Amino acid sequence: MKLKTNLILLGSIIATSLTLSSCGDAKKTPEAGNTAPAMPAGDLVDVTPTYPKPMFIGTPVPTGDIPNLEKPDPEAVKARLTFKVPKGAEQNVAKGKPVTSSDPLPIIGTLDLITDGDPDGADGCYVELAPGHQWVQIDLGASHDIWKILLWHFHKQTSIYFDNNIQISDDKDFKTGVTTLYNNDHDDSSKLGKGEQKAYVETNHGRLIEAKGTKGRYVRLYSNGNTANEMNHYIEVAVYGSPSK
Ligand SMILES: [Ca+2]
Ligand SMILES: [Ca+2]
Repeated sequence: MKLKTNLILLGSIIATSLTLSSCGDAKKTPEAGNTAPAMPAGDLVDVTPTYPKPMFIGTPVPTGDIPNLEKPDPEAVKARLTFKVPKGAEQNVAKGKPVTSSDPLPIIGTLDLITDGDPDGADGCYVELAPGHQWVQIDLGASHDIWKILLWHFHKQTSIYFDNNIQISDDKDFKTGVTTLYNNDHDDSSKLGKGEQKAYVETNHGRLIEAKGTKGRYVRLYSNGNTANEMNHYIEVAVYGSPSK
């Protein structure tokens, strides 16, 4: 029995080091994609981001009673793994851009991991922010027409993050000219307004947010803990857009 236990331990150590060594090695960026024009759609182009491997095994069954929870729809997810944007917006313009946060000194990791272009969720590749209602903010450096945002919180455990509110503005303080793209704070507990969008289970495919060409220099993402704990996590945020004319 002792030997068996040791072997299992050894196995998990090897698995862990393999996982660790993969972090940052993948230089493939999520903006890489098929840039061939979509057949009938004029000046739209396909984007196929690089998705990380799934990290949990089994059916994601969240505990507790989550209001307004989206039903799993694998076909819908499959259909959006390659998505269309206007020509010129097929690059991840968030890559390498500075990130600020309501928690400037994260508990785990550093804020630059959120825009390093690597959606790998292994240990050492994600940021853990303080508990409660927190935000991260990406400065694109100039106003952009933003079409899609692809977001990964954390998907090693089955988790649902609460009160996701994703906003765009040209004001770094988000006091004026704020457009809300996504809000699933169904009871307005975060006092940013009641949101109608669904809660959802995190997966390796991330969450694709429609931005519809909204103009702005800054992207801000709020969350308020998750089903596993009070913490807020980010692996990567990719933004697809082009500089505003
Ligand atoms: Ca990352
Ligand atoms: Ca809420």
